Amino acid sequence: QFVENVINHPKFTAGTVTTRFIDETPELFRFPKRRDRATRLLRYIGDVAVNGHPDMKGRSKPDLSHAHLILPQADLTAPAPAGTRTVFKELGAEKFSRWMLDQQRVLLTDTTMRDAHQSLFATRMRSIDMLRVAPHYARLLPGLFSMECWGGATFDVSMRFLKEDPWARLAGLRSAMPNTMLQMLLRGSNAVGYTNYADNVVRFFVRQAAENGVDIFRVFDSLNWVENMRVAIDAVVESGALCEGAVCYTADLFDTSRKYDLKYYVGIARQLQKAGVHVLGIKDMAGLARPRAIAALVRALKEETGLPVHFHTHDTSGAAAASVLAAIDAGVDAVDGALDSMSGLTSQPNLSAVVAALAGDPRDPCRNGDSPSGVDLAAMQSISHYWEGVRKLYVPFESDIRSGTADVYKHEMPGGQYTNLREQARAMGLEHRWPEVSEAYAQVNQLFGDIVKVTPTSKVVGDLALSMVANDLAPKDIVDPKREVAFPESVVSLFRGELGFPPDGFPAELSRKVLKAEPPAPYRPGDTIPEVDLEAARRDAEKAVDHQVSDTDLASFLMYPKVYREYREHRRHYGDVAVLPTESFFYGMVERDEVGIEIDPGKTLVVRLQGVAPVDEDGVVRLFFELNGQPRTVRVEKAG
Ligand code: 3PY
Ligand code: ZN
Repeated sequence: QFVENVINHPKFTAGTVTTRFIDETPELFRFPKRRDRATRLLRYIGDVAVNGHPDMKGRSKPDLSHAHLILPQADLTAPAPAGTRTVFKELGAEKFSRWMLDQQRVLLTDTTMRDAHQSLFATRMRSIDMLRVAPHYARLLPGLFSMECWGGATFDVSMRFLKEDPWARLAGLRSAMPNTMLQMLLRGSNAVGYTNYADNVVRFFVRQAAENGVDIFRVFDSLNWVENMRVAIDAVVESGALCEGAVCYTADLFDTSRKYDLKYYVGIARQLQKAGVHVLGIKDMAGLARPRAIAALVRALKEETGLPVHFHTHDTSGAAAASVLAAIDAGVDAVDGALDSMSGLTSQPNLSAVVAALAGDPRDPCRNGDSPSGVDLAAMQSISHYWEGVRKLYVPFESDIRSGTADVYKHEMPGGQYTNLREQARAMGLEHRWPEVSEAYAQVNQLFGDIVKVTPTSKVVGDLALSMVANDLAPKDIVDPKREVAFPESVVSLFRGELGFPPDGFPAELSRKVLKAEPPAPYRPGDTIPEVDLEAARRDAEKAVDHQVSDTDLASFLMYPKVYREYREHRRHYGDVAVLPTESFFYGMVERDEVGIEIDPGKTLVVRLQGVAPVDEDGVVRLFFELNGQPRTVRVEKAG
């Protein structure tokens, strides 16, 4: 395993190994306690079999008899052919952005491994389900512009709920797809969190992400405040990665009663260009960009900046493919989509359908003769077939929506938030009042002065909307100076300016009520957060987890100290549960089940659950396993 890990390490494959390699990546040089690993995993499976997975509380186990994971045909012994990353490595970021402009075909980003599952099943897709198909992507779809596979909510969820190291996912994908550009979503000064971090923490995080495999960073600010994106943009540019500065799209370009018109977006795009981004992103996180609007916006941004433009949207309304095709007609350079079985609803529109719709079009992404060659629709669909099986494993996390809804044009909720907020409403017993929650969401937006709503500002709007419905408060109660309102902490933080400011500030009167003080003059949060002493933080982390802390571990700790600690604690107890098949991870095993667990490449544990004894008088359940043919007994305390 040691040799495998080292030779597959991105630094090693990139040929940038130095004598500091051992110091910088101590995790590769720590020899695993092989003896313990199987025992810990059995303990985990036993625990889930007896007590259920904590994340499954209130959800029921799906029928998995049809969840077949069928991988596409591909010769994995052949090296991956040249792909977009090959071009990128040759040209570097600046020239690569001109290469994008030179392509007649439209370039395609597949969001299946990040935004699609974030938006469809609460970000729960586990690394193993991605890594299994990653080498097939590398061989069958080298013509993809990029794989969005990291960042956004995946970082937090992977540690918090999946008990996985997000950096191991990145390293695994990096080595499986050496020819493909890997893309992440970075929330500007909020990095992959919900709050502003110190500038040097943002810089440190970006450096780790770039060194460990991210090629493209899509950077945005949740209030479209470019001032608050500079630190992240500078760090990305400095790392040599491709920097896509995104402007978040909201409202309707042609609605004169709103402030988000062409002039607004062009103004932001110019600032992003000045800040040094290589590509402009249009981040339509809620799926509000109508075809006519996106066409006008794409033309204007390209004309005004001369930069390549990359369009991202969500299919919440059901009409997003029309917008993607309109953007392509208007000359957009790259578009996002998800593969068939992972597309639609709050996810991205169907990338394969977009490709099929472009047959014979001058911008057809399947064109031969391009280098790297165009995408292959049949390959996209065979990979989609695999994802169809994967999605069935996560059914309990899907929200029960079956159709698009034009309602999104009213509430303007981001696709990634929609299912989460519905879930929060359900947990608060407000599921049946969902139409009121979505109406309150739109009302809160107006109360806040019509802001951009995307993580983390969207969460603040959602928090107040839920609180209004739970407490039967109308907008007039919220603003009424005589009516006492207990504002959620996130609302107080927003009005304090801790996420930055919209260009025209927050409404003064509500601000006074929330803060019980005069509103602050606009300031950049990063200017008020002291630099973090990284080495002291590393020592704190090491003390907290009683384990050596590498640079990537430190980055995790800096983002989410408590979540990281709990993840390490889980790992100490159960080992690396990322190796478990998803079925065993969430649903445990029942008697006579047998699973293969590949703990190292080529080393598989065959686990069979032979029997389970009834709970004894001490509240303990004994499970009788067979591990590679040898009997093993595991004792699990039955919870409450
Ligand atoms: C995220 O920040 O996670 C998003 O997907 C925003 O749209
Ligand atoms: Zn999105």
